[in-house]
Amino acid sequence: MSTVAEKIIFSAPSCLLQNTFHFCPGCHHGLVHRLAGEAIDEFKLADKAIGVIGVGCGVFLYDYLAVDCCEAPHGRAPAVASGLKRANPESFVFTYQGDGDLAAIGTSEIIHTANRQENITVIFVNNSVYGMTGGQMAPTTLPGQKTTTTPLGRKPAGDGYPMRMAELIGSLQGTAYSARVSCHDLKHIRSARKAMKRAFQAQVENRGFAMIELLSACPTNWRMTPQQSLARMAGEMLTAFPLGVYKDF
Ligand SMILES: Cc1ncc(C[n+]2csc(CCOP(=O)(O)OP(=O)(O)O)c2C)c(N)n1
Ligand code: SF4
Repeated sequence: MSTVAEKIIFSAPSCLLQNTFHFCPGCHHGLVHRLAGEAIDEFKLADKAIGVIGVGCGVFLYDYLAVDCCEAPHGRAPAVASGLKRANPESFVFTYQGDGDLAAIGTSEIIHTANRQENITVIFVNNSVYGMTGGQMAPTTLPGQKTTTTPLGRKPAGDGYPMRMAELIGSLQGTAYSARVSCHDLKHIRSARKAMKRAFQAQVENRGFAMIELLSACPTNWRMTPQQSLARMAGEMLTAFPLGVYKDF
């Protein structure tokens, strides 16, 4: 009879509920949920974390993470999170927002929340399109990218350039931490895990506003297979959105 002791080297975060993700195949929202769950476990925040969820495909975060959650109107998660954190300074407050939510309708909220040095953590999922509503152009859509509202491809003259939010937020005096990472392969997911923990650490140490931008895939609205989506991320997404830490404490 074998007496070899079993050692668990990989398991799901304890705050990640065992529900089947509803996301499309190849979507990165599930992975980002997991990374958030790992950071919650790492800092033992399950009993005091409050997730403020924006409007988009990440809206059902409360079905997957065993923490208190609150839904905010489209784009307003940073404002709602500011109020929750000020009223409950002992809590840990994070937002979960897509690029339509954070960089379009919520541009004002994210900039002023960072500028006020609100001690919250922002998880920003940038998939370069409005996912939930069927693939309209977002501020992060790449030049030439075809969407339902730019059927001939986004033209910077008239439609604008992709907005680089990690750089923009990193340039503000009030920001403690701003970084952009990518979810397209294992090496980059490891970096994303580190950055997620750093963004959580900022709030735990009362350093002020922290944001992590995660480049992610939306195969459904990119009209691609999951494999093609990963290749797109490794190519034109990384070129348009340079990875890096733009502000650190
Ligand atoms: C005030 C308001 N305007 C518009 C909408 C419609 N709407 C729902 S989700 C969404 C975009 C979501 O895209 P994104 O934030 O990029 O998240 P994703 O679904 O790609 O994760 C929009 C415009 C809304 N719910 N509320
Ligand atoms: S529509 Fe896009 S963002 Fe939404 S679940 Fe599907 S792949 Fe993910």
